Amino acid sequence: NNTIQSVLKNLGIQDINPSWSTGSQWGPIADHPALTSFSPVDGAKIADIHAADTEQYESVLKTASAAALVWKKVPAPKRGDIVRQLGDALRAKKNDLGTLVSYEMGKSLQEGFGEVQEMIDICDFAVGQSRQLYGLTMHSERPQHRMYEQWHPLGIVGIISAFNFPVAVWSWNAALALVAGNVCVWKPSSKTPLCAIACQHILAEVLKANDLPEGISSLLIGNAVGDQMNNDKRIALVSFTGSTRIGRIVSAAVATRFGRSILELGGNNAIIVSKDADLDMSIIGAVFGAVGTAGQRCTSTRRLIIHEAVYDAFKEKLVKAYGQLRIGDPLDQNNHVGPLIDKGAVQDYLNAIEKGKAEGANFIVEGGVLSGDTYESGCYVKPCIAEVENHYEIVQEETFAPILYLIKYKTIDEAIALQNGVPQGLSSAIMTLNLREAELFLSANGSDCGIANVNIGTSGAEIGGAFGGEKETGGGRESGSDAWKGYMRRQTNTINYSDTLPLAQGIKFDL
Ligand code: UN1
Repeated sequence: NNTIQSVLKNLGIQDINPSWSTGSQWGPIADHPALTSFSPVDGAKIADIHAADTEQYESVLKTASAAALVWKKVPAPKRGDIVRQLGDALRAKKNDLGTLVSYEMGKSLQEGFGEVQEMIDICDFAVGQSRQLYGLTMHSERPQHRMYEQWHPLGIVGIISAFNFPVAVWSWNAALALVAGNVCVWKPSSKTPLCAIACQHILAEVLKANDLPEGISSLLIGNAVGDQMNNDKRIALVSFTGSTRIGRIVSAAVATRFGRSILELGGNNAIIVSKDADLDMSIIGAVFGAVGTAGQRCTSTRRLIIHEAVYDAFKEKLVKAYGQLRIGDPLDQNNHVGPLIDKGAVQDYLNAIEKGKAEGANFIVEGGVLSGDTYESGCYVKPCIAEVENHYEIVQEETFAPILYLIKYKTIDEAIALQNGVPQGLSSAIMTLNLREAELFLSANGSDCGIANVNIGTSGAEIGGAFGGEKETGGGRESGSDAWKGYMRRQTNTINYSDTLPLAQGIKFDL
């Protein structure tokens, strides 16, 4: 594929196929590849990649540990300036990196560009944050004492990211972790290693241009790396984005050694479509939410909870909209929906449809795998819609595919109970022009999710807000707001500038 070869060349990584990197150092380019990256777009092999072995892991961690001592001495606003330069480099590479994301992961080119834009946005955010790592001051109960708190770097931050946002999720973590004074070790999804190599290369060039040492940002490829990181006391924080199943393992392993984790796990996101919704506008939110990234966002819309009075009308509009969807090569901007990540994901999609049917799901738009000319990768599937009940086992699960479930409701309280009636708690939305309903949905008696929207869909969160969710979504927050605090340790300081040493709580202790 010529396009992709020139993209790899522009990104400077056409000859790089390593298992690790500590910045400008990459290695090794061995003869016997252990992993291969295939594009779900056309099934072609993009590159052979190696999995890092224990020795390589150790050597990377050693370099990272040494770099941590240097990096935390750099003043935070100067660290911010490095992240500013990363943002500038990403602006320059937006087309190439976005295209690589689209080709290696399979999301539409527009969404590939959008993902790189999220990286640029978080860099901008982190630059500002680097001058705002604020601690509070407190009034001491003792005379001539001062109390305050400050925020210090943690040391090494481990980032484990998923295939569906192969570049943005790393940047949410790395941009904040870096301005906070940490060094980063990144284990990307083994399904999208080239995207990770490209990002690492872009950041490495910035670090090198600023004469910074190896190890401020490292990359380790291969599935075994995740377990090593979870159990490694040198890694103060593991930020994991991925499935609830793996998140449970990460969380337990990291907690056992009293490490910190930030978990951003599965979602089962619903939109409530009220009888007072603007139905035409709601269609855009619902359809993009369900079929965008071929249903492989953790924020994808999986359930529509529709008021009985507008149920038939909305269903009709949905079916019509699905009829207009163009499925195919995501690099062709005429298409709306690209492939799933691999054949394993296609099988999960088929299993979910079968399980749904066995439980009583009524498919009003049928699914299926596309075959023939432009679909030779075998990863293209039809977005489908089924009428279901919320309690079906399959409806309670997150299937990373474009399967949309419709559920009917009568009262707003019932709709909120249905929305909350799943194990996950990431994103949620209500479509309504009714102020009472909207405010109820956002209140403590409303959505139990980390994200709750009014008159927009469940996906497409901006980086300025804290991103993450409750229950089996794991409770972690990445990205904006005060998520930076998750990447630092808080220290409370009390300073006595009097000439006596009074004890707190009025305790008398005379010698
Ligand atoms: C994810 O799917 O892991 O809110 C992240 C969104 C994107 C990020 C999704 N900004 O849909």
